[in-house]
Amino acid sequence: MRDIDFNPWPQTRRQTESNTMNTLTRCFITLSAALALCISPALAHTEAPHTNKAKKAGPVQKEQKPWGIAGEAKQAQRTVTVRMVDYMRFSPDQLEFRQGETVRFVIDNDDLELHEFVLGTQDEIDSHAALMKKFPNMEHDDPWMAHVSAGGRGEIVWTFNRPGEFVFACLMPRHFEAGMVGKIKVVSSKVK
Ligand SMILES: [Cu+2]
Repeated sequence: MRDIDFNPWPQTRRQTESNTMNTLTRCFITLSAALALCISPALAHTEAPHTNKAKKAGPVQKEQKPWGIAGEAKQAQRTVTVRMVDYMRFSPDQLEFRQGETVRFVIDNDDLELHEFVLGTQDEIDSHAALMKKFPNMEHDDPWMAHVSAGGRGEIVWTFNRPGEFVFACLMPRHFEAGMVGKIKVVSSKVK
């Protein structure tokens, strides 16, 4: 005779408690999953400025930056071609504009890997590069930057309505450290 078949109280008090616990745990897990589903779109939303979504949503929002503002191609007074060349360099890497000038940048990637062309102040570029180093997979896309794949061509139109010294750089980790940076000088319209 086997003991296991002879238990007159199959459901002990301890088992009942543990069943209750299991049910509670299951409810909690379901609730957590439901909450996670609710929360994740909110989290994704905070990353929106770094994705392409903003661009697809409608006309590009023009935001005044210390280094200028997005321009319209039809207003461009000048077209400047900047090449991304071997090894981690821009050519030319020194540019000068007059305050108020709208420039169409044609960015040709003559290299064998993806590069970026990002306009900004030195401070802005430095802190963004540090962030990229921390989060190498972070996506970013704004009117003052272009991502150009190997052999490809990118284009941005920018109005330099603020005078000063600015930079353009490839913020990809290693590239920035390797010195993939150029300088832009915007001469005040008040200066003859
Ligand atoms: Cu690069």
